Amino acid sequence: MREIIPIFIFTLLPFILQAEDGHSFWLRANNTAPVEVICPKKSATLRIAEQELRQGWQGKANEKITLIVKNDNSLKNDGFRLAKNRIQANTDRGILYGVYEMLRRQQTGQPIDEEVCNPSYQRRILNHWDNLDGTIERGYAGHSIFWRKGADAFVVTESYKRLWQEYARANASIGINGTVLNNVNASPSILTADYLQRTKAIADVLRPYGITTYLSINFASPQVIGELKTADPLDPDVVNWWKEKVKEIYSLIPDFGGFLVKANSEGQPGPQDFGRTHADGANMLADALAPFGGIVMWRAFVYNPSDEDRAKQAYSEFMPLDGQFRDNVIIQVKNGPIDFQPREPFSPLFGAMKKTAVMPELQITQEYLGQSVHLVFLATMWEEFLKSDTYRFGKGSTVARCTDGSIFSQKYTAIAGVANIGSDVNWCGHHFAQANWYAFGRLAWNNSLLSEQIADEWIKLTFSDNSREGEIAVENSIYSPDWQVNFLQPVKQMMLNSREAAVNYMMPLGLHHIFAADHHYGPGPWWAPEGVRKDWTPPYYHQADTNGIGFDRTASGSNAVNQYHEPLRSLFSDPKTCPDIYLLWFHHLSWNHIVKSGRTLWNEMCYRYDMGVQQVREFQQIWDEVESYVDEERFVHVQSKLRDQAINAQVWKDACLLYFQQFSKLPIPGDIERPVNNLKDILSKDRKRKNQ
Ligand code: GCW
Repeated sequence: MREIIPIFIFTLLPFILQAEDGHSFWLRANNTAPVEVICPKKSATLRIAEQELRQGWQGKANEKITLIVKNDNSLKNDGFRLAKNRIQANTDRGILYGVYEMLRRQQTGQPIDEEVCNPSYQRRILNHWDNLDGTIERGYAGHSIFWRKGADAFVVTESYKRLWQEYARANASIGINGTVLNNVNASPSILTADYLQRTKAIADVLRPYGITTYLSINFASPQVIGELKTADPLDPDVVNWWKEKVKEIYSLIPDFGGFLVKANSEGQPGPQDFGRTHADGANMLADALAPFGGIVMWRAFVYNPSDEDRAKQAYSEFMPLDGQFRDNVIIQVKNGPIDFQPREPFSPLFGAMKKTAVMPELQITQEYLGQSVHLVFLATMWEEFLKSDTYRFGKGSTVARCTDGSIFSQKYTAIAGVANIGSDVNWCGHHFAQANWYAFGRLAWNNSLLSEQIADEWIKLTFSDNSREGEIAVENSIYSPDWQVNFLQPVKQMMLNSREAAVNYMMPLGLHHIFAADHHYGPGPWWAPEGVRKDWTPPYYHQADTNGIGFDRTASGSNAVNQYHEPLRSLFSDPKTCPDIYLLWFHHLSWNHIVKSGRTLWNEMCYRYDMGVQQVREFQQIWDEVESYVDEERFVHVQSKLRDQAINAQVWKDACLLYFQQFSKLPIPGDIERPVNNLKDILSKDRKRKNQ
């Protein structure tokens, strides 16, 4: 990064921070000088590119910037070539991304040198779990911005169009180029005329920003809305029904992207209902979409209440099908083998399917990470995942390289993120949750970016004020050493530590899925009501008893380790070499087992839970200390969320330690703060909440 040029900090003028509601995402800056933009080609996308440059320009006055669309073999897909006064790309989209990159660099004080920037993945897609009645599954930031129920459900108002446009702009600014508008638990109605018309209206607004529209479909649609007797993918009437439906969609949306499918999972219909395989189902849809260039993103998130360890099931189901899928099918695999937990090892499907295209699915919405209450920056988790070495093709076969086409070629490469966006003014409910939306886009564009850099950029773009008084930087400018030392550094550190803190106070040492009931927010290691599927209850995952705790996934247990390639298989199999972070994921160990720190497992758990609480208390202090650098609106909002997070972290620690202590029968080490909640009270609150 460029050296910061010493500039006087102008402190004499009365300084008032403008209240901010977060709606502008990182696109907050107004230009500091006029700029002349020359763009010989004309299109709706290029018009946006020109306008963004004029509006956000932070360079010198009266500079000239040229935007050139021309073929260049060193550029891939949406890539662009950046130079001081010029952006060149193969496509209009590429120019738009180049413009946002230029603005980002200006606003973060990075140099604009000659550079080629190509995206890691061709398709960088948001998945909205938005239901057609306007609710959002696992959404914590208001209602759907796309769907609503009631008499006005299909009225496309100007204010909707404005909202969709702002949404499209925000996404384009971080390189996202596709969006799935509805929940994977899909209502068949999405394919009826009214919903398709609305989808068209949305697609029309998103298109100039380079955003391709996709839909989730319900596999039983031909039966439910088509009145066919079956949805069997090999039945000619069914095949034909989908062909006609796809034709209808493309007549409305000529650049439609394709379908996302959750089939035979958690009660959703699928090809197995008719004795067919996932490949039969996916290929039938793929054939219907192929003539139009559409793709199928077929989810590997499948598991059933069976004797097989849930962590193994996706691999068992999909590996035998490797090589059977059409080339416009991509298998969409969640980062971990279970379900977006605060920490999981990577899914063993990455790198294992060699003849089938695979794409990662990340979750931006914090279903299992404090939702829109806890400050948890997810880039560190995604970086850990993308850098995980699968060893499938020797050392260095990271998940990133196994999915972006570097190791083996796929016709299409893609990555998806389950969106955390809703109708809340700041889009995401928590100001810091925007950092996760931002980080997803940045990593989808460049899967080797470091979380530290992403956090650095995001803080600068979101909280600094780079306006100048002549040549003098104002307070809160990224050029102010005071701002850097007293705001940027501590806030960045807080973000970078936040995911580990959440793991500590929720489920350290490889514990997973010990949430209460089905809201996935607070602790509930005890939760196992009669009649509920065992694989939906925490005791299935933690297996605590008087002998110890943890899920034995070694050869003496479920043998899930066997789905990993050597040397990982051996590394994970032995508790001495298994990284502490995955210890109880792979092993059932005695309470007195000695871990790497030299402590007993029980004591280590106590330390970790306590450390998580202490970390959140530190975040509160950090935030209070930066008060003068943040406008009141955002300061107060985040401060109050941090208070809730601290209360919750304490409850997590107390609930888990007091519950597990019933099995370990060991004391909490003397130097650790005592629980302040009684297990009895936590349990009774939990029960009351459920009865409400
Ligand atoms: O994480 C689980 C969620 C479900 C979700 C499912 C999935 C959309 O709890 O709400 O359903 O995963 O990914 O399909």
